Amino acid sequence: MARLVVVSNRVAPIDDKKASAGGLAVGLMGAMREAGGIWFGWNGQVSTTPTPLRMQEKNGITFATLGLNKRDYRQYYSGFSNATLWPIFHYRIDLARFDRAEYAGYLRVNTMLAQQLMSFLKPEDTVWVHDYHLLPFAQACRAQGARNRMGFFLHIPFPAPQVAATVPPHRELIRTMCSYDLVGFQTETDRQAFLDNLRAMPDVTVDGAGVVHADGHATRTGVYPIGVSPDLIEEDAIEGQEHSRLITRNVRGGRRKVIISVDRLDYSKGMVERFCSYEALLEANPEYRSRVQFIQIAPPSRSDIGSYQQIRKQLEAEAGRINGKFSDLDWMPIRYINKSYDRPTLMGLFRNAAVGYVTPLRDGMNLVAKEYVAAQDPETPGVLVLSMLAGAARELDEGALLVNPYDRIGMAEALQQALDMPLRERQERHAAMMRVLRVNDIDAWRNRFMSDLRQQ
Ligand code: GDG
Repeated sequence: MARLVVVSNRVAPIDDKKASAGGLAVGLMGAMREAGGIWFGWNGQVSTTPTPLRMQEKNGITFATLGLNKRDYRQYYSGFSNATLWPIFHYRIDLARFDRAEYAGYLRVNTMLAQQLMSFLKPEDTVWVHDYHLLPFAQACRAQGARNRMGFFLHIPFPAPQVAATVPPHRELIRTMCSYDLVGFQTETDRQAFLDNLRAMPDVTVDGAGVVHADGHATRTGVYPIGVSPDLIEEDAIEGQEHSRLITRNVRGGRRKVIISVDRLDYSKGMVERFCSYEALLEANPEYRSRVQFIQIAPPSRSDIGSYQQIRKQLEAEAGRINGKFSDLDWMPIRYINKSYDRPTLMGLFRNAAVGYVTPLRDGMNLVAKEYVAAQDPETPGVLVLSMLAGAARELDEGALLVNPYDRIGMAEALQQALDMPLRERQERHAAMMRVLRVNDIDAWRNRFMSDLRQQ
């Protein structure tokens, strides 16, 4: 079989134990192991001197990694990828900046990465590229002679034309994606937004099947909602349950119902709005005070970008304000925590929580929502309260309580409904969601994408 080369901005550290490896890394590694694969990308290190490509084999996968220099990191990663594309693709025009030098750096790094790939790519290899850091990667490879089959999967939302248009080179950039043979999205809405952008371009046609024709090349498009591994999550959750009980015993006070949220510290995750909705719950229903415990775990990310420093300050202020308002000597309403936990502990915390509170303002999918559901004990499951603006809402609408993350009172009402929901209803809702998670797990996701990519 042809080799599979996976390309992503960041390659997971090869020594990662199961304890900290996320579901996505595990899922992708499964695909690479099956196909004698290679995982190519940045090793996460920033250096002053160029680091050469390093190939290391481990458990049947070759990790091909390199470092970035400071300028590349600043322009390509912190700059155009995370201070332009990330906010725009999450509809936060107010937080985005555009800087020509950063865009040039983004293109330059894509070209550099393509050159590195070409040094070991074989003509029959299939290439699967991931995420917004690498939109023009296929075009850069084609310019260097690659004729390989190349697919792309976007993990985050795709913006509607009016929103995309706020990135000055949006046409040129989106047009580069026509060098892929297959482009995949989390939801149909994202796929349609992509096609709408292309329909507006004079030299591109989109046919009835959503195939894009440009420069004599056809790019197919598809929807591949990413999933999780329910069995692995259940294993972790059972393993971590005792430990998680132990470390929260003071917080739970033996009787408090836990509402749990876990997010990278990112403005797209809607944490400020979430804190305020919890405040509204405590305000309107004094009987819940000291009977519920909200735990927000938020490991910092991208902390060298201004908008991330700002959201962090804002969250600290809100948590402090709400805690000051309602705390008692033996109860603090919000436990706001900026550290990360190993996977079994995290899944154990999910299992012990009465409510999974997942309310991003916009999210490609949101794996935490799916992990929370998969971590529950089916006999006594908790309730998922989920933002209608997360990709996951498309699949979990039968079982989750869907909320609008901009509607503080509506969210407080949903929390109340979740906290008071009878066992029978919780079981039914949980079972409905588990059916979807099992059918559409991480293996199904990658197999569907790979089989579409390999199709003639
Ligand atoms: C992007 C898209 C899409 C979080 N804290 C800890 C920890 N995590 C893990 C979670 C989950 C992952 O990180 C976060 O995934 P999400 O899907 O929630 O969000 P993004 O990071 O924004 O991911 C998103 C995803 O790509 C996949 O396509 O769903 O929409 O934005 O797995 O559990 N893991 C550990 N400790 C923590 O403290 N071990």
